[in-house]
Amino acid sequence: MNIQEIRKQFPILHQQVNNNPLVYLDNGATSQKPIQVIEAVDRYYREYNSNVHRGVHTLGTLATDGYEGAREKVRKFINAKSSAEVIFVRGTTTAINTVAASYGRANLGKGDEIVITPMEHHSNIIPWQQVAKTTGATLKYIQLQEDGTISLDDVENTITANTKIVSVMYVSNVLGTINPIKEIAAIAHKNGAVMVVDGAQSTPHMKVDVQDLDCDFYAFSGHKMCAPTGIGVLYGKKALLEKMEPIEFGGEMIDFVDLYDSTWKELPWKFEGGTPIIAGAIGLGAAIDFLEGIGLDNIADHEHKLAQYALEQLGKVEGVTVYGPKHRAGLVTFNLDDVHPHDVATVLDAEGIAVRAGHHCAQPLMKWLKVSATARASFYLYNTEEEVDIFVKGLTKTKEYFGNVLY
Ligand code: 7TS
Repeated sequence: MNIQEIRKQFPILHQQVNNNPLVYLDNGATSQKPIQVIEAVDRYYREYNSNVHRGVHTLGTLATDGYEGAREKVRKFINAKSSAEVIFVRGTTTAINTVAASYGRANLGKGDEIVITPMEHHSNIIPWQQVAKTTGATLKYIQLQEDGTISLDDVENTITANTKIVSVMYVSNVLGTINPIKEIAAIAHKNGAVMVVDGAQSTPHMKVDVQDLDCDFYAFSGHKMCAPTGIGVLYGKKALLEKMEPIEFGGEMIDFVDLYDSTWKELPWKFEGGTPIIAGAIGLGAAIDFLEGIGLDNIADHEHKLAQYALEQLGKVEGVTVYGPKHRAGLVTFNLDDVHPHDVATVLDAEGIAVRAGHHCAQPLMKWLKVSATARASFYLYNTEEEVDIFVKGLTKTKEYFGNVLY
C-alpha cells in the first residue's frame, strides 16, 4: 500500500500543530476521517437529508436506501449471515450495555456466572457489574499471564457449567494483546455460555469474520475505523436477538401500538428505537468501502510492522518501560522513568505529536500493571516509520527536559 497516497485522503493530517507537522498517534481513542467519508456525510445533508422508513417521497427513499445499504455493507464486512443481525447503535459502549441489559437481565440469576478479564475496557466491565448486582449473578475474572496474555488453560479453569456469559475484548487498547477469541468462544459454548466480543480495537485494523469466530455478540465503534462519531454496531446471532426484548421503546421500533400494549418490528429494527443515526451509518458505509479498497490484511500488516519498529526504537531509549506482549496489535503503551505520562504527552504535544496519557478507561488493568497511568502511541493505516522516528526523538527530548528539570 502507498502510504503517501493514503495520507492525501486525510485532510486533517496536513497541518502544523505547535509549529510542527502533526504526528497523530492517538488512533486507539479515535481515527481520522478520509475525504470519502466526509463527502458521503456532506452529500447526505446537502442532497437527500430525510428521515428513514416512513414517507414515500423521493428523498425519504434515498435516505432509507443509504441507511439500509450501509447495513448490508457492515454485514459483508464482518461476514454476518443476515443483515437482520446488524443493529446500528451509538458505539461499542451502547452495544455491550444493550446485551447486558437485555440478554443479561433475562438470562441471569443467583448462582450464574459472568466471565471477563482484568484487561477489559470499562465499557466491558461496568455493564456486567451492574447486571450482576441486579440479578444476583457473580462476576469472575480469567487471570492474565505475566506478559499480558490469556492462557487457554486459565480460560478452561474459569468457565464452568454455571457460566452464562463470557465477554472478552478481541484486542487490548492498552497492551495490544490479541486474544484467542475463537478458542475462548468454543470453551464458552462447551459450557453452555454465550460469547460476547468487544471488537472496538480489532474491527478497524484486521479482517473480522463473526461466523468464523462463532461469537454470539460482537460490538464495535465506527469512529475508530474512519467513520463519524455516534455510530457503532451490535452484531448478534439471529436466534438470540429474536428472543431478546428491546431496551429502548418509542418510534421506529414498533409494529402496532394500542392503549395498553404494543408489539415490536422484526429484527434489526426492534432494537433501533427513535430516529436512527442516518448520517453516521452512511458515513460508516463509506468508511467500509474505503478500508476494503485498501485491504484489511494490508492494514494489519502495515500496523504490525510499525508496532515492531516502534518497539525496536523504544528499546534504544533508556528508562522506557513498554507494557504488553511482543506479538501485538499496532500500539505501544509505555512509561518513561518517573516522568508522569501526562507530562510526557504534554512535551510531545509541543512537538506536534499526539499520544494519549492516562488510565485508558482500564483502571483494573492499571492496578494489575502496578501503575496509575501510562502513555500510549497507537497507529493506523496512515502512520509512517518516519513518524515513529519523530515520536521516539520526541521522547528522547522529553527525557532530557525532565532530566534537567528534576535532577
Ligand atoms: N472497548 C475498547 C477495547 C475500547 O478501546 C474502547 C474505547 C471502548 C470499548 C469504548 O468505545 P466507545 O466508542 O463506545 O467509546 N477506547 C478508547 C481508548 O483506548 N482511548 O480512548 C477511547
